[in-house]
Amino acid sequence: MKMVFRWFGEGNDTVSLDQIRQIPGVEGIVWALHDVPAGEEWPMDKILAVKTAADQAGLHLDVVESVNIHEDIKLGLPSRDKYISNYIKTMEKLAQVGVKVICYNFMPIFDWLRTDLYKEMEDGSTALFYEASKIENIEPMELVRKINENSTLTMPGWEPERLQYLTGLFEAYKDVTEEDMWENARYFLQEIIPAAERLGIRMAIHPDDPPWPIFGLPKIIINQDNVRRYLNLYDSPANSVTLCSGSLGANPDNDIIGMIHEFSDRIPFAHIRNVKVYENGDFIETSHRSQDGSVDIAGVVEAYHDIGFEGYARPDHGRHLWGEKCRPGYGLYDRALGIMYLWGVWDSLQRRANA
Ligand code: CS2
Ligand code: MN
Repeated sequence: MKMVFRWFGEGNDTVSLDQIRQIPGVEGIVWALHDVPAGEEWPMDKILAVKTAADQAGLHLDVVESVNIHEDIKLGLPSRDKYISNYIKTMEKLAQVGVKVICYNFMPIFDWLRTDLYKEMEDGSTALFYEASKIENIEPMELVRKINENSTLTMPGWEPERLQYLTGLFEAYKDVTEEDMWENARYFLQEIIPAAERLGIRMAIHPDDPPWPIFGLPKIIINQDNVRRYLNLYDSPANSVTLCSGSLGANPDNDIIGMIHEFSDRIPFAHIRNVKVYENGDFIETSHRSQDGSVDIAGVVEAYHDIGFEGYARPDHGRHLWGEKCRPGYGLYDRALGIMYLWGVWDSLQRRANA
């Protein structure tokens, strides 16, 4: 298991590379050019600037998360070919600086979604929280109206001035079915996987978060059957999955450990975090410890150990502790604690195996 840590870039993260390199066992950053809009080619000078910074800190940049996919690709519009060609040009540049894994997602419009970014927990820390009743059964236009009213709904990336685009996007997805999404994904994979094979890059799809349809938008990467179907759309080691125990774990029916075993040779990148799921479908992101959430993280690490996992792993989101001011879910303290839990479990398994 190669431990890595997400870093949002110079001036875009409260956590510094100097801090990251002091977390035991962390060897690289998980990075992206967050200011380049989806669909545009990443400029080489900006890629090289991240490489220089990482080199100076003694960290590698093998894993990129994410090269985002333009909505026209997910919608299957004729303009997708231009965006796919830009995507491949970005992949080529990333290969030049040694990138081995590119994580991405195939979610319509939104990345992960929560209703409260700073939900207070019993111990006074705060965490990302999803209140099902606030999100489910809401019509897209009702949602836009609610955000405009400045309600408590929190949509990262959807500031009021961008809402006009949101309306148009919902309109564009109105008649797009799940089967259309599968077909559009197949088209995308058919174009990019041969390029990935040629470049020695593994493309690793991130599951949808939450793993069920919201606002009437189709979702496909939500459970074991669908991950299998996605991997079979193009049968190649370059078509792989970022197995996120937190995203998939929000649905208690998902057997994460079973997935690690089934997809063992198709997981170059693991996101490991815990989530506590309530009976009414709400969920909150907890510490990594098995006892604190609904996902048996010690069991997850054991499963990775069992399959002889040699891929990259990162703690995913963390709580906000000790008054830390940081990007929601991406503070230093809880993710560093999470890493020590992961190593603790891993090392004890390793010692037993070597005994
Ligand atoms: C999230 C996502 O769960 C997660 O890892 O932080 O933002 C994730 O990075 C993207 O969905 C991957 O494309
Ligand atoms: Mn994740």
